[in-house]
Amino acid sequence: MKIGEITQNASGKLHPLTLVQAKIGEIFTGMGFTIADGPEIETEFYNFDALNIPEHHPARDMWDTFWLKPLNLRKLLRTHTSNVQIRYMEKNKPPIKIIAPGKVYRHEATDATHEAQFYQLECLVVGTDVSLANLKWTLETFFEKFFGKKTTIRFRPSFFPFVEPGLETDMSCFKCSGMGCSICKNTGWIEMGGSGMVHPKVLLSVGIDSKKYRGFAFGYGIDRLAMLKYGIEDVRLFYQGDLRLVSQF
Ligand code: 2U9
Repeated sequence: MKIGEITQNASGKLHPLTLVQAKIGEIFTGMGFTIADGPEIETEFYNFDALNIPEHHPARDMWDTFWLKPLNLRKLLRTHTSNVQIRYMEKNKPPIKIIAPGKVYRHEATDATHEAQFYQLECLVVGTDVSLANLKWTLETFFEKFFGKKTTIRFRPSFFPFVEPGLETDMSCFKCSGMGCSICKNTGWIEMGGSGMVHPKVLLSVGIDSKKYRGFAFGYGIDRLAMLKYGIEDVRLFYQGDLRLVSQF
């Protein structure tokens, strides 16, 4: 890069992941949500046990975890931001409407769509009259504001230990409106992430009466949202510190 180019950019630019997180924050606070946060170094209890993922349960294999030394302290780098919702529910009574955006870690090989560290957006709503219809509306409203286009949501059955039922959520393609294009690989649908109704055992683990209260939750990748919005094809570009990427935003 020539000196002239450096001075041209001297005012600095915000990283695309920062821009996307700011937009997400603006959309959800506008819908009455609180933004919550919590530690990235976490105990086994908040990352796994409280989320209905007990030790020795095969579901733990869903997450390749970075365990910290000494191993007997059972500390880890959080594999999702769900620890934030558990900590929030310990301190706050329903009704609860929060998002938990933040960095998470997975001990796995990297490629164009996987990174060992990435950003997650999780959402939790708990109240007396909360249903899947509320989840669907929340997602459709979020996507409309985020991608600037009206889309619909499709649910497919899935499994995550902390929700029952567990659902994969697909969004109708914001580029081609379901006609088929390169973004949706000609299917008309884009896989966005998982969601579901909070498992009664998870509510119980923080002392919330699951007969009185219900909740919905979802977990999406912020990197993936940014890749879709800006047409970026390799997640690793976000973490290379290359000004040629950042200067475009
Ligand atoms: C609490 C209760 C329920 C959050 C959820 C998912 C489904 C999910 C992953 C998809 C891709 C994250 O980016 S990803 O790796 N997440 O599929 N997350 S439901 O459910 C919760 C969270 C906290 C207390």
